[in-house]
Amino acid sequence: MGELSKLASYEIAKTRYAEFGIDVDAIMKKLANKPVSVHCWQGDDVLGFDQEGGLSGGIQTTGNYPGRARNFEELKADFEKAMSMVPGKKRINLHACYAIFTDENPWVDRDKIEYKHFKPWVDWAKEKGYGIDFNPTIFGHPKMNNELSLSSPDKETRDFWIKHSIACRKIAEQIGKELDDQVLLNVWIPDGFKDVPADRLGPRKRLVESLDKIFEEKLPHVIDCVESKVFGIGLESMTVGSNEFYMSYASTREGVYNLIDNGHYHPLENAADKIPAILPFFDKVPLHVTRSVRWDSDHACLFDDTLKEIALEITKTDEAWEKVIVATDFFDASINRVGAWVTGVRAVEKALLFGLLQPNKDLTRMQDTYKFTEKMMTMETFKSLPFGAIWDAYCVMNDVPLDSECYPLVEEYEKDVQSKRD
Ligand code: RNT
Ligand code: ZN
Repeated sequence: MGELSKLASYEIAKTRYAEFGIDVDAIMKKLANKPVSVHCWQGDDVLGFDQEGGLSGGIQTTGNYPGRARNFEELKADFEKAMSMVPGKKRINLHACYAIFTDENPWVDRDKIEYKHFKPWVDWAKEKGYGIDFNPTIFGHPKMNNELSLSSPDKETRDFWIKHSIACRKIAEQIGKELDDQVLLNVWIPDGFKDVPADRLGPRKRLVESLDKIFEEKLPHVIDCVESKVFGIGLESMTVGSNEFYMSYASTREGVYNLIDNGHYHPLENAADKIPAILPFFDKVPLHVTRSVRWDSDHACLFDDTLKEIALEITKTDEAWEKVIVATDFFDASINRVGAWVTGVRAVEKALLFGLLQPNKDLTRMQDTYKFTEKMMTMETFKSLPFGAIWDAYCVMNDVPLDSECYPLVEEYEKDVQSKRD
């Protein structure tokens, strides 16, 4: 497709949207400025650089597609390659297990990590113009005691993970200072029980106590949040950090937010509806977008109805647009990992564009004046307006390939770079 024909179809599409009072150019600018925090862990199956033992904590990466990034250089290169195919502003979301150890800065355990172990990431992010977000890594480590950490009955275990989490908050604060930015610090723990627990209250009380210690010091460059879950693999009977637990915790603690991961609810719950449900109570709503197939399987996001519904709740009002912090969280090892990133993050951008192009004010007016038939029929109309041409133009204007041009680039990178690993 030549430049001319791309823009020709854009002009027609733009006119069609303009008939409904929608300013496509302004919307494209607005979207290009909204950061999406892209998880680094799609590139290496959530393994990180600091342990040999593999993944644990009720999450799983399935598949053994060749070419996994094995170190900092490879992960950086793959991330850059993927992001060269994604429009819009990006942040990189790091986990503590991606600490970089060298001869100068040899390996230390997770309770002793410092900013210096992440400085190379920060230097690189500065160069590329990426923001950074950060996560304690409370899984995949010998100090996980029976898959319990911050809620463990064992004080030594709790203390280790409290120390780790505090170290992570300090690192995040320093990253924020370096980038003159705020860093989202998300605490997710797998703690739970495979079989019917005898005590459901004790672990919750211990988790409250641990979290209070972790968040005690106020750090101006850090936005703290906690992520709930309904169950994990091998932890089916109870999750300590459940939805009600963290909703209550975040509501009662100044400056701690509740992160919504759309894979972390019962399959028939509408995670999109949780966004407006908590917006009146918080000035920030952090989000992990993923795709669950039958369970929290963390497939790469697609431009499907679930993602569109989530994007609609982010784009309907200025309030949601400002408050929702969008991050991706998926990991598929059965396909090319760069291809997974490209597809998943592009799908998020595409869904946000689709959401911004809806006649949201008109639809709200119809609802508030009980014109439900008109609302329904207008919503249907917008499903098949020439959205594809707008998306193509958004890609062209942001200097990234069209959907149809991405696969050959992924294939070429696999041939030239990833297939030479192992
Ligand atoms: C796990 C959570 C959590 C992790 C990452 C690696 O179910 O979604 O966010 O995926 O922290
Ligand atoms: Zn998540």
